[in-house]
Amino acid sequence: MDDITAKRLIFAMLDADGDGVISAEEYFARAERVAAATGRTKDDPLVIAARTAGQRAWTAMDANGDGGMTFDEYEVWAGARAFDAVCEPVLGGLFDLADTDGDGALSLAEFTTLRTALGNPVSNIRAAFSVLDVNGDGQISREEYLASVRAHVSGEDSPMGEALYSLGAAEVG
Ligand SMILES: [Ca+2]
Ligand SMILES: [Ca+2]
Ligand SMILES: [Ca+2]
Repeated sequence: MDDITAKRLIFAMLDADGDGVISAEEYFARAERVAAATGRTKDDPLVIAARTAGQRAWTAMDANGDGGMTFDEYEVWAGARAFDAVCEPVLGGLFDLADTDGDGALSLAEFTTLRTALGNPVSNIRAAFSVLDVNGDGQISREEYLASVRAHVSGEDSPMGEALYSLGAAEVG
């Protein structure tokens, strides 16, 4: 998968209503949905952390402050540097929300909850899970997860591309 294809797929996932613009509402709704799906309250420290990371990221993403991000803006912005500075804390925050037993890894059940909350297909979820469980220990560790997404958004060959799209699962943004 080449860089621009990967970016188009990620953009399409974040533009939930398909109007060609990622809105602040669409972006912030992700953490709220995962929080709700995992039964967390608004004052849960992990919910606050995820929300704060999302707001910080959005400030960087919507650089001209018009409340939306088009694909042209996203394409220029996205990449390894943006991932490290901006996206990783957001994805880590969503990961932590989904890690309901707090053991630092996602079980198949926790992963399924995350996928469902983010509105991604959960068909073939077992195949997606095993692609992201790089060391095959039956858990997706935080490191496995973030490294796979980073490789994907950087345009490198990554199991995330397969897990996200051909298999219809997993998380980016
Ligand atoms: Ca939209
Ligand atoms: Ca866990
Ligand atoms: Ca693993």
